[in-house]
Amino acid sequence: MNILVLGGDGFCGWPTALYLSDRGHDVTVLDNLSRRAIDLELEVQSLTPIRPLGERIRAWRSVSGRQIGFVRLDLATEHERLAAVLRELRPDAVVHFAEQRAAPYSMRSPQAKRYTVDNNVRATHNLLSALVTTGIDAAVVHLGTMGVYGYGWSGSAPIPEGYLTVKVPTPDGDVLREILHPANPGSVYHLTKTLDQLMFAFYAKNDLLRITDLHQGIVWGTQTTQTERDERLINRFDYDGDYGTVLNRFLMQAAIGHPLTVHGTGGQTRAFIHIRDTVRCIEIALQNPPSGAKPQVFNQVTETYRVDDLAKLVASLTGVDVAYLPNPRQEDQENDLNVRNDQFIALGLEPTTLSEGLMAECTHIATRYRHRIDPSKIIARSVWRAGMATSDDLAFEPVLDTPAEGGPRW
Ligand code: NAD
Ligand code: USQ
Repeated sequence: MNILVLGGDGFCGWPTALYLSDRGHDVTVLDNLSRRAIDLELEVQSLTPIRPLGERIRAWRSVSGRQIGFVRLDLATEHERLAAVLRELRPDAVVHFAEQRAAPYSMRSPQAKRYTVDNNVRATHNLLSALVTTGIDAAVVHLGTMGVYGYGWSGSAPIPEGYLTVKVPTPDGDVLREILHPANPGSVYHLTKTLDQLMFAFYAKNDLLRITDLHQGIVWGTQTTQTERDERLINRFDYDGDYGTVLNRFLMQAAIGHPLTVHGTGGQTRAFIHIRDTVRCIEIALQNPPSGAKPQVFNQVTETYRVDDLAKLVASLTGVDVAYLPNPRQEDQENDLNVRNDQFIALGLEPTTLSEGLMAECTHIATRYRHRIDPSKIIARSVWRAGMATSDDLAFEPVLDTPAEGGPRW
């Protein structure tokens, strides 16, 4: 297939571009490099030394002999250029990762809230509009989030894949209707993903666009078979309070002896998926586009964990302490989470589940590059409402040296 990967310089997009290229597809990455600009704004850098995109692409060509194209374009503001790119490339499929994806960043200031809405909603709408304008019949695979369902609304009832069958009372008795699962976003970022869903429903109905929306859980890990092939291909590893996600942060914290930063009681239950399964799920979704006039929704998750259980597991393996901090987010302290993922399993996904080996691999990467960590960027300080308490930096004896090659895994 000829595949356009929007947001292909990011944490999920880069390994996906490499994986699809490795599988023989013709891949073009489209990205405006805004994520790299946000690192500069936050005065933080990926824990791993990610290379400029041009160097990444040259390195991939030298190790694989395969070419990946690159278009630098802002999806949210350059509709006409996007249409021209679609006309020129005529992709069979478009994978859409290109949004501002951090909930804490989306809540840090009024500017960041507006940027997140403007960027994400316009990017998605411009893509849909450009596909209709150009008449290119590409299958769209979009990265949505488990967070569109919210946490706790369903109690212990299983969360279906996108659609819920409800009973509607009428004067003639109850009728059954299938509706989009009620949206229950927990941040401005998650709100944009619920708005994406409505745009998909409209364009699938009105213009028969073929759209798959993947409601993905928290991605952990960093390397894939392809990114491991050369250090210049290394994937991004966010560790800071805005962009770092919980399990990768715990593994990074363990690597420098920092107490594990549990927000509140740690009773929050969340869905997880390893980056290696992310890339495989995208391939499965590309191979199975929808046929009807409504978006197809898959829950892209492999397992669920309570945050506190993850912290205790990492602490037991590494000997670091667990710190229970004021929660900067407005979220339930405790929730159940029971998610269906039957469709990916039926289509052949073999879940990579949490294992000591995989966590050790991630900690090994964090240990190797720990000299790049700025401990003052670890505590999460973006609050959901003005005046909410956040923790001060924690006292600890940082281990920030570079270990010898092949050094300690734990
Ligand atoms: P990321 O920030 O690392 O990558 C996003 C990429 O999109 C970046 O390279 C950025 O420069 C680009 N981008 C953003 N806005 C753009 C625009 N207007 N025009 C062109 N390029 C633009 O994020 P990620 O972790 O790779 O996430 C990718 C997608 O997957 C996001 O949509 C996110 O919501 C979703 N997702 C991520 C996770 C996770 O844990 N990382 C979990 C569930 C869903
Ligand atoms: N948390 C801690 N300590 C930390 C960091 C986080 O206790 O140091 C807690 C948070 O308070 C939250 C949970 O861990 O309860 C998850 O936080 P997270 O930052 O790992 O994940 P989240 O904000 O939900 O966002 C991430 C991605 C986002 C994606 C989402 C999938 O950044 O792009 O959409 O995961 S999901 O969570 O399934 O909605």
